Amino acid sequence: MAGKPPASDPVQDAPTIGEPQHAAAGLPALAHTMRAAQQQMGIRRTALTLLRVNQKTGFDCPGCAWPEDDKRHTAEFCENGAKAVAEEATLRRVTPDFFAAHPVTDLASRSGYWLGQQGRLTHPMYLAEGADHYTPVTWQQAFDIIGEELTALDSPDEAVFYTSGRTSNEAAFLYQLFAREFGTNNLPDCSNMCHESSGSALTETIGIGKGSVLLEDLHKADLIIVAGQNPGTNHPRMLPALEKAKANGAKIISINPLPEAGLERFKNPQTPRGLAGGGTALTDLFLQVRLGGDQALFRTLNRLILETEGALDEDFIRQHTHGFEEFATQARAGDDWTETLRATGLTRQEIERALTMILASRRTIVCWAMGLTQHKHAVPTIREVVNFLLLRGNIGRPGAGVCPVRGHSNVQGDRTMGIFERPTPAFLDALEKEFGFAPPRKHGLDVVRAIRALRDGQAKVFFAMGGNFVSATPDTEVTEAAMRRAHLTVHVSTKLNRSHTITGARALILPTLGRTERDLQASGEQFVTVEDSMGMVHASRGRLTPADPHLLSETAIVTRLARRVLGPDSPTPWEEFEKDYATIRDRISRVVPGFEDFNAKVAHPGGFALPHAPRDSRSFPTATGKANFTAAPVEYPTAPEGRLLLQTLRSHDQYNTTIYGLDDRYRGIKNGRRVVLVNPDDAHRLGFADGTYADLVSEWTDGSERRAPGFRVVHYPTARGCAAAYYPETNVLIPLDHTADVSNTPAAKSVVVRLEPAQRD
Ligand SMILES: Nc1nc2c(c(=O)[nH]1)N[C@H]1C(S)=C(S)[C@@H](COP(=O)(O)OP(=O)(O)OC[C@H]3O[C@@H](n4cnc5c(=O)[nH]c(N)nc54)[C@H](O)[C@@H]3O)O[C@H]1N2
Ligand SMILES: Nc1nc2c(c(=O)[nH]1)N[C@H]1C(S)=C(S)[C@@H](COP(=O)(O)OP(=O)(O)OC[C@H]3O[C@@H](n4cnc5c(=O)[nH]c(N)nc54)[C@H](O)[C@@H]3O)O[C@H]1N2
Ligand SMILES: [Mo]
Repeated sequence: MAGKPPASDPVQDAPTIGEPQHAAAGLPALAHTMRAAQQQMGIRRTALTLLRVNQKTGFDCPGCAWPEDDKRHTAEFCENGAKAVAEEATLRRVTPDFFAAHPVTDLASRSGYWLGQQGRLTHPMYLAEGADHYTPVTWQQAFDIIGEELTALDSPDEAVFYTSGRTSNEAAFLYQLFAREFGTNNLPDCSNMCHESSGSALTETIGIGKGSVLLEDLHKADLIIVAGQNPGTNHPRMLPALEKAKANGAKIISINPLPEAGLERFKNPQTPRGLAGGGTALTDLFLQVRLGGDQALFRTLNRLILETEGALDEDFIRQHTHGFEEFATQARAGDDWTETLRATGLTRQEIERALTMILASRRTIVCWAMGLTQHKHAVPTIREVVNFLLLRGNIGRPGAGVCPVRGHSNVQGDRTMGIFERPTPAFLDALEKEFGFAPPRKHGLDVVRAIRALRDGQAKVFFAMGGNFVSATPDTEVTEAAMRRAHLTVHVSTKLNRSHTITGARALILPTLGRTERDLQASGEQFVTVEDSMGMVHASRGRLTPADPHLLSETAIVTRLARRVLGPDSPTPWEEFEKDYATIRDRISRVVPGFEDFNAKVAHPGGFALPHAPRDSRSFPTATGKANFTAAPVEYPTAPEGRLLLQTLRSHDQYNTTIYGLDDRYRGIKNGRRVVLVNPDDAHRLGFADGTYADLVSEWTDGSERRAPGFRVVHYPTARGCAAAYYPETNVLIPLDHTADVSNTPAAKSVVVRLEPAQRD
């Protein structure tokens, strides 16, 4: 039997603290996997489901976007992938009876953890204006309500269509097509909060906003630098790739304010040695950088490379790059060690050790995630990483390149399919040619701008294809007030979350199929496709019986919505698309470059690689036609005396805003999420003993303050001057306007806070 959801809420948040661990996975991970899965799914379903994860004939894991190795194991999943699957394949249900028993005001007082633990949504539910209960409606009624509100708008730009990154290529392609046929480019997505900084920096410098390595490149690298990423928790299937690289002789440098267990040592549960033995040591050099010190670090490394005789790949620089002289002049001028040491918190010896390893490597890869993208100066930081790789010709040859490690399992594919508020003219031209309508050309709203538009009454309908918008976005109070101003909020969701409880005047919840479930349409059983972090596209087939017979697939929801809203005048064969997803892929093959013969190519087990000009042929589709060096001033965040720089990050027991449990095993934290990790020296200086409680108060240059109350202070070996606490609890601290330059991504990894003794009752 599957266990019951937690009865009490607020769930007792009473953290207990043990020792942080120094290795990831191994037997304990396997035990946690099975326990988590069986609580939600029972024993039989656990076995049936977990064996199909990431198999060539199975479904794509809804966990992360890490690619699959071509030689699959029987169990091609990790602890956290299993948790993601169990969340979806749970036997618990949220039925109309549940909504009858729980008014929205009650649901809004519950924790995100409690909401998520209630189970899968089963019926379309409607919250009428002024009502306090969601009541069941038919699908047709739901589409009529949305149709009424959308057609009543003064302009299509008063509607916002958000996407989280789990949506399949097919559904995403139709969703953007619908939004554009309706007349708007307001297509913000989770990427705006995630790897937008990577996309911005890479498009400008190498001409394509995606990583340039394949999995086999990791296996061939001499040196892998992992900066601002915690793969042990967030991309556990990356660890076997790092292990293989090490076995082939690679060295690993990790750059992180926190010593993360998964980067220290990996005990591979697929091997006897990993299960029972000591596992593999991964990191050869740990650079405990201060938050936001990465640009300064890479700039200094670049200067040192420039100063080393014979270190440059001069042929590559001459043939393939632009802007070298300007960059080199600027980098050489910045020979101020004091500044570098202040920005990075590192010693000169540490940086010189890194340099030795870098110079010894002929093939270098830099991997990164949110630790680099969520800063005010994230875009210049990532550009500096590109400078670093260009200097030694580390782009466009085996075993070398840029590797932004994506989050949501199809976030990269959604963008490829046109989920973007700033589509290229070429994409819109192709859409126009294929579908015979004139798509809007004006840029739409990204996440932060959409919140402002809702706040200011300029956007009136908010539609979300997945995700948990109010919890994932910054400035919780401002965002929630903005949502409440909407005329209508609609969420296509698998599970209940806070966004369903903070609504516009009217609200709808549209329940949908997950990855694990069979998708049956008029022409038979359908599969969908996804693109992983390395540009590999492959099929995903769910096999479980849907959580409820009322569910529609995301694809079906979009086609029916489009028919209702656009009416018979739409030139698009929406009905055909719903019957047979292969007809959608035919259209994609004519609109999106790299998808020619899509249906044929995706029939190949394991899928196909999308073209990537820099990787494939060292050609760079940038404005200059070359890979661009960029010269930007070095920036880094600082905190005034008595303050700390706070990063907001993930625990081991969560998937973004979905909380699986209250433990963060690798960091030694149990049974609580309201913790703040502070370096013991800082804590002593500020007068906070381990185990005392503090309010986190963020301070902004406009004089405003924001407070997150009641965090247990944990003395933890993070970099000096820095602190860490979990998101989404800390999103209240981050103002809407605190974003990265260029990419406009909320700067969730550098928040200036002071600690105040908490008023505990
Ligand atoms: N189980 C699980 N898997 C997930 C997710 C999840 O929530 N749970 N989320 C998915 C998503 S959408 C994403 S985007 C990814 C996120 O994957 P990560 O980016 O690994 O996630 P975060 O927890 O935000 O961790 C950021 C890491 O960067 C470090 N860091 C923070 N600031 C800095 C800095 O200034 N410099 C450096 N060098 N390091 C820094 C932190 O200490 C931490 O190790 O994971 C995906 N996979
Ligand atoms: N402070 C701070 N804020 C952050 C971050 C941070 O590091 N710090 N990270 C940012 C990042 S990287 C990201 S990507 C965003 C995440 O932002 P989102 O993607 O908006 O949030 P999630 O928590 O992943 O969304 C979870 C919800 O998705 C729904 N869901 C799950 N599977 C499916 C499905 O198959 N179909 C549909 N339709 N719905 C489904 C469920 O209802 C679930 O409640 O948060 C960002 N916010
Ligand atoms: Mo993300």
